[in-house]
Amino acid sequence: MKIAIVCYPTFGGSGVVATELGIALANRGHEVHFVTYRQPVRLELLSNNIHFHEVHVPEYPLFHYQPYELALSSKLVDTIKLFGIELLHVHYAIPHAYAGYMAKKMLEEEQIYIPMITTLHGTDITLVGKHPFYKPAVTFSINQSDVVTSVSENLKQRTLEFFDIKKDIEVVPNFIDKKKYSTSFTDCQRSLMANEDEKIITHISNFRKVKRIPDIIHIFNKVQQELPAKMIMVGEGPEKEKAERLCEELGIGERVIFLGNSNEIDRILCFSDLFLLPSESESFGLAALEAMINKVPVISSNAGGIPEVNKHGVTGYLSDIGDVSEMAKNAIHILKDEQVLETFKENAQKEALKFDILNVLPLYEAIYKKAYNGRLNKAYS
Ligand code: GMT
Repeated sequence: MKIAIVCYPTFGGSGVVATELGIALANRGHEVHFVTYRQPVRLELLSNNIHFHEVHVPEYPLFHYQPYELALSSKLVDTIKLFGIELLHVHYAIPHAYAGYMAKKMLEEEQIYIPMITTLHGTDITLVGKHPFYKPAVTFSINQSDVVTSVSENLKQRTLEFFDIKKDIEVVPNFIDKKKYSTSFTDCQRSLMANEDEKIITHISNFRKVKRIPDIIHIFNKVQQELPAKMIMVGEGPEKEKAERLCEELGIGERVIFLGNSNEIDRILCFSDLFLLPSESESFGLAALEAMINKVPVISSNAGGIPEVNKHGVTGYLSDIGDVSEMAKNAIHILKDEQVLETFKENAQKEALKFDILNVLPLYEAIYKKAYNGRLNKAYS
């Protein structure tokens, strides 16, 4: 099939999921066209059946806000016509579903019928989308999609709660590719980060408020009072500077390493002993799943869809949002006993394997087939 994928190209969950999905589809013989404003970060190699089309938004002084949706929908129309694209899959509702709908309508004028799949990722619903400024447009574009999917059962329920949705929402969870982890690193170069006796705790995110970065620092502070440990903070975002200051104030600046954005996530997780994700809201928690496949147990909040990924007492522990003391206690429980740590590590990877792309890709392919076959009925109804 010829599939156009629209996503954000940046570091972060939805872009990563869309990119990995596109690569997997291409490996299965589909022709995949990414349409976005920059080459997605995890899309290192373009091949015969992976293409990238850049959306340009020319600056014009009259515009206070440059019209990205307009440029995206025009680029979609051109790309779909030029390459004979058969299906459009947009990741993150805002503004991708809206632009996709406009492209669909423009193409219909030329008797070209393109089914559109919209995948909801989280903040497009729970934070941004439900804001009154966006809500009517988001509701409309979700309802106009041919198929709507959400990355967790929890996100599906939140969507039905916040919006007047007239469509079925199919849950297709996020995934990892177990093949990528079967050749584990022989040397994680752990010694670059910590001494032999130190445990390594990691957090990876876009450092937005919703991630509760100060909770992470406070949890680590309590843990390092009980056992030798280092904290590795990976990512960039608005809360990073404040977090660096907090570490200095607590006198743990030397023990917390801020690495910035990284393309070496698996290498970092390879030498990590524990992952922290105390988020306020999280539709799925892809970062937790990526930790788990690398045998890293997770201490998290019980927000949103996290309980669908991190299993309490098995792959880590879940606590109420903000319960820093309990999270620290659970972290110490896992880290202070090698036997316990080993059991949690094994469990984490075992649970993560359930989300292998081989189990998830067929769900998307079945949805594509159904949407594609249904397109003509819709066209002439
Ligand atoms: O976590 C973020 O803030 C980034 C955001 C995104 O849209 O890229 O992540 C959302 O989508 C991910 C992929 O489906 C989910 O794993 C994250 O849980 C979700 N984030 C939130 O709901 C806060």
